[in-house]
Amino acid sequence: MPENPAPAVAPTAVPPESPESPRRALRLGIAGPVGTGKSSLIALICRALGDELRLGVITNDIYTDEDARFLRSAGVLDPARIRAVETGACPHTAIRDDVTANLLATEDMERDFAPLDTVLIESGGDNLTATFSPALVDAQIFVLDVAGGGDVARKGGPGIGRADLLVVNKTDLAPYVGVDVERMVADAEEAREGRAVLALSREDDQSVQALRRWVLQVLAAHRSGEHIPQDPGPMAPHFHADEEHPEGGYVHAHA
Ligand SMILES: Nc1nc2c(ncn2[C@@H]2O[C@H](COP(=O)(O)OP(=O)(O)OP(=O)(O)O)[C@@H](O)[C@H]2O)c(=O)[nH]1
Ligand SMILES: [Mg+2]
Repeated sequence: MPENPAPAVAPTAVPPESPESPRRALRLGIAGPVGTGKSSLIALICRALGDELRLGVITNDIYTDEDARFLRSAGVLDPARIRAVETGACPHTAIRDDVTANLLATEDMERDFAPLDTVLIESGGDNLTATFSPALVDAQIFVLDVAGGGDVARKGGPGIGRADLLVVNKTDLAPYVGVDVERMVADAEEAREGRAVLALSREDDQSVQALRRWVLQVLAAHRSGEHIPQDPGPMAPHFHADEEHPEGGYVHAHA
């Protein structure tokens, strides 16, 4: 059984703070392959909860601040509360191996806008093996989309298997890409042994409300001390073929 099973009734309102509540904001990571909708999901959370929660956003891109600019232009949050970290390296390095740049950006944000309720940290788009270190985030969402194929949920990996929430995004596109969403969600639930799975589309308000409730539920558990940050596990050794290694890439691990 997962360490943090979903409660029978999810909260619908912002959980109260108590004298025992951690003074620090909930740090929530969002990871997943390129283009699955991580920035869009952050925009949905900001839109759904921005009036009730004091939010901050940190984006990660390799060479640009594109995602931060997208979110600022979406008008979902005070632009000053959206900051970019340019990782300059493969995204998982900055969310798992050396989280210094992200940790500093998060702490600066928390200090500059104190008190914050939740800081959302978007990883640069990466492959199925990338997960956040629990040294950086308290909880993490892994985002897949139907356009990546209905079989992806079965392929597993630490994020799919053990992130706090797995999102199957863009369900509105399922008819156009020949994906059976129910089947994909059932595969994901099986791979995750009871951990939460959410079929999401920005076109489907019920699914957005379910995302909103999930965030409130994790915040409530963080504040009550019931939430235990989980490490989905290190990446397997893997191969990079990139411009900096023209001789043919290199293999490394993140154990
Ligand atoms: N149809 C549909 N498109 C979506 C949905 N969510 C996001 N998209 C589109 O998917 C594309 C990628 O979305 P992003 O939010 O930029 O994805 P991302 O994961 O942040 O991308 P990277 O940061 O580049 O890895 C954009 O064209 C979005 O408009 C959705 O629910 N339905
Ligand atoms: Mg993005």
